[in-house]
Amino acid sequence: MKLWQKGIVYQIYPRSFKDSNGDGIGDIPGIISELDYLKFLGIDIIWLSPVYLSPNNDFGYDVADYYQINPEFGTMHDMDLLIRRANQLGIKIIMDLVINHTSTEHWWFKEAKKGKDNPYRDYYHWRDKKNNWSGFFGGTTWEKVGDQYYLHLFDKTQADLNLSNPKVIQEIKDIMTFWLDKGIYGFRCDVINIIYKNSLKNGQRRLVLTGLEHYHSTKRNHEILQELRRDVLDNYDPFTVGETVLVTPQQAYDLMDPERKELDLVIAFEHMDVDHINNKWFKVKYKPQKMMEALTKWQEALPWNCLYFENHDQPRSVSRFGSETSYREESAKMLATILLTLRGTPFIYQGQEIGMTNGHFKSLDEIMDTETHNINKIGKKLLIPRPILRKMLFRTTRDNARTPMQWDDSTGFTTGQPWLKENDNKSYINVELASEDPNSILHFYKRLIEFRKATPALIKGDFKVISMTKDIYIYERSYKDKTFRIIANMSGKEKKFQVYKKPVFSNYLTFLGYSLRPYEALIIEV
Ligand code: TEU
Ligand code: CA
Repeated sequence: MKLWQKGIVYQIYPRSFKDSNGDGIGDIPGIISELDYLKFLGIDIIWLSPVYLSPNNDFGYDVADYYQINPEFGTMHDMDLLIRRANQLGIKIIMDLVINHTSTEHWWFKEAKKGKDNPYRDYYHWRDKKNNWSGFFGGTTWEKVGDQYYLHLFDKTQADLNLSNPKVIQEIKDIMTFWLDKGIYGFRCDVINIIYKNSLKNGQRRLVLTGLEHYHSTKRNHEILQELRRDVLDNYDPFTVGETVLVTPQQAYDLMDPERKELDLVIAFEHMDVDHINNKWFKVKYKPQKMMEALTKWQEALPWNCLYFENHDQPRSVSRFGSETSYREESAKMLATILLTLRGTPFIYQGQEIGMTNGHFKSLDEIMDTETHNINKIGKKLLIPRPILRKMLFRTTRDNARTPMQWDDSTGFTTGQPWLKENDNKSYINVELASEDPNSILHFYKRLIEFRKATPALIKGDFKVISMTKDIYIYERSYKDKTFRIIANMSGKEKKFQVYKKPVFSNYLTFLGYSLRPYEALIIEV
């Protein structure tokens, strides 16, 4: 088995992880100073969200130079040190690879916009007229420079690269080689199934993402990934995980099929869509059964899943699928139990291991995420009443996940002014308190990670669903003669339920046997 199958991934959003110099922005020396904490937690791989030079319109996902570290985060020397220190502790690092677009501040784009004859013009997509496509952050996907428009599926400062230009493919190979040679373990590839555009024709009208059929899971997209594997990745023994947009299990499998040799693992979203429809802006009531069904569907469809409940784009999982108040600890531990007992590679997002909650923003001025402000503009145009719009934005903004990591109740994240408002609940939700309390969410994660690593059935074992009722999810993992049954009450209500055997793992200190308390989760050896 490969390290990425046995191991646990921990995602760091560098801006919000730990500030070392008091400027209010998390940085690489900050990460280095917390490697021992990550080792203590028991993780194996860090996924580092972008640290490249960037004007921060999309906080790093708009890359201005793939070979430079954003000075806010430190220097290349700091980065080398991080890789070395992490490797010394047995922790590998994967970096974000954002190749669908660059920042419009990238020098390729600065050249390209000089005119049609510029050798870099063809690095991007240009048209005389807009087409009818709509983008991921809402609105049009075309922006005018001179007498032509360039394509941007995301923010207007994120210009889509033209991957039908062989020079661009060569640039990507060079970038990958540069970082792999520095000793990183691989890449998390941003929006990897939409990088190749078959045509720039008008798309079929859709409620969101008109035009998608021209660039979603194209044949050439697969060929490009095969080429990157063959020409670059195969020279190393790396790990690649691709973030996708709107994939079916079959489309996900096509990207990770060992025969086709593209990616190792795929990040899919179906289970993140259970409490909303249409790219998250319309809320539907969260029903645990929908979550069970989505998880089960993907467990059954793919040989190996990317297991996650959080990342830097999603509101916090306790706030969405658990309880922020009376049962925060129990529900966070219940979600941890599922995360660490399904089949696949678990991804923990910074702060999840202490049960951090959504941000509780009170004003749009407190929000830095460009997506939120774009949607706000569109919402205003559509005359959505202000209170409704604001409520929706506060609930869904990606800044919910990006509030500074709560190390302690005071200056743990920064001695300065944090770039994004800290959550007031850092007074009682923080790493320092959690470390001192053996029953904390943090210690629960640590113990469960140890248990998983020592239990082959939880790593290699088969997955079998036993039942999915309105509130209770039951499944089994078995390997050779060992079988573990996981029973999780995913609701905040106590449920009558007979359990005949004492659990080997549980998120409550006592065991009842005749009922499951709110969010109670048990692992039983059968
Ligand atoms: O996200 C891709 C993506 O699909 C997002 O538009 C997602 O739907 C949205 O953030 C949910 O609110 C990746 C990165 O994870 C994200 O941070 C970037 O902004 C985006 O690509 C563009 O690079
Ligand atoms: Ca800093």
